[in-house]
Amino acid sequence: MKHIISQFIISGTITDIIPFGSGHIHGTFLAKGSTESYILQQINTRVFRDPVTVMKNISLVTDHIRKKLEESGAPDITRSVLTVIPIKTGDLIYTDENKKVWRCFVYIPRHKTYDKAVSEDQVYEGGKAYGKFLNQLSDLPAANLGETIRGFHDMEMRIRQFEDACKNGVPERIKETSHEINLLRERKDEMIIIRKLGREDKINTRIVHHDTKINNVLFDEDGKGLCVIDLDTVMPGFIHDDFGDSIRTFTNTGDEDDSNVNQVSINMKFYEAYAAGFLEQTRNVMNDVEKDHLALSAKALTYMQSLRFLTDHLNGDIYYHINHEGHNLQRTRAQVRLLLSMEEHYDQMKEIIHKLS
Ligand code: GN1
Ligand code: MG
Repeated sequence: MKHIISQFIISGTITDIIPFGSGHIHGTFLAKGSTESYILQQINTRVFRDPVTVMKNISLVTDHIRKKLEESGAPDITRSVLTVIPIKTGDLIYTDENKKVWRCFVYIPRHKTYDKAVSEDQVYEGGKAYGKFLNQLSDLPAANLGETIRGFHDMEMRIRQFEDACKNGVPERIKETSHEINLLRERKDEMIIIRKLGREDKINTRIVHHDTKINNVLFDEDGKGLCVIDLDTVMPGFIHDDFGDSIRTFTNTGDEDDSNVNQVSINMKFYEAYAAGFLEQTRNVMNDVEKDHLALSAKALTYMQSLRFLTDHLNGDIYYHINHEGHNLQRTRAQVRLLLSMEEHYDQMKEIIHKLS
C-alpha cells in the first residue's frame, strides 16, 4: 500500500494506512501522513468499467465547484470540495502490477460523517448541502459528463434485471422471497412515473449526484454541511434521483440493513427538515411538475434500492459487498419496511412539499 500511495503526488511521509468508511463498492483506505492525510481507493472496475471517465467527470465537477467557491470568496475551500491527487505522469488513476486501479484524494480534516441522522438541524444541513451541490452544477452542461454506469437509475431497466433474477437466480432464494417479490411487482406502475415524465421532457435532465446518502456528506465541527463526496455517479439525471435517495437514508429511524425491521420507519420531522434545506437551495431551479413529484421520488428510490438488494440476493450476491450470508435479503427487508412506512405517510409527505414549495 505504501508503494501504491507513493505513485501519487503527495506531500510529507505516510505513517499508517488503514481501512476506512462504510461504502459498499470500492476498497477505501485512510493514509495518514505527517503533513496531510489522504483517501486511497481501489476502484471497483467490475462496477465502474471506465475509471478514466469516472475521474474525468470528477475532475470537471470539482474544478467547476472550486471555481465558484473562489469567485464567491467562500472560506475554507479545501474542505468544501474534494481535491483529486494525480500520479506523477499527470494521470488521475494508477494501475498496479495486479491490474488493480487506484485513485487518491486529499483527506478533509476534522470532518464528521453519519450513517444515521441525529437531529433535525443536522438533516436540514444535509438537505442544504445536497441542494447547494445541485445548484453549483446547474450551469455545467450535462453533455460534458460521461455516463459512468449505463442506466444507473433507469427504473425500467432495474425492473427488467429484477425479473431476470426472479427467473434465473438461485432457486431456493426465489422460493424464500415470494412475499417480497410480489410486493415489489405490485408497485411497478407507480414507480416508473418519474422516468416517464423525463422521457416526455416534463422534468429537466440535469447533472445530479445519484448517491445522496447521509454518509456521502461531510459535516464540520459545528454540524454544518461541509462537502459532498462520492462523486462516481455524478452524471445526467433528474433532481428526484437525489431528493429521493436522501429521504431514504436521512429519515430512516433504523439502519439501511436493520436486522429488526420494527426499528425502521420514516421520521417525518426529519423529512420536513431535509425538504426545507433542499428546497431552500433548489426551489428556484425546479418547475412545478418536478416539485409535485418530490414526495413520490422518496418512495421510488426506496423501491429501487429494495429491488437492487433483492436482485443481488437472488443472483447470489455478485454486486454489493456483504458482511454475512443473507445480508442482501436483510437489506431488502429493511428497505421494504421503509417503503411501507412512506406509503402510510404519503399524504403528509406531499403536503409538506407543497407547503415548502
Ligand atoms: C452503493 O458506494 P456506496 O456504497 O455509497 C451504490 C448505491 C446504493 C448504495 C446503497 C455504484 O453506494 O447506488 O444506493 O450502495 N453505488 C453503486 O447503500 O452501485
Ligand atoms: Mg457510491
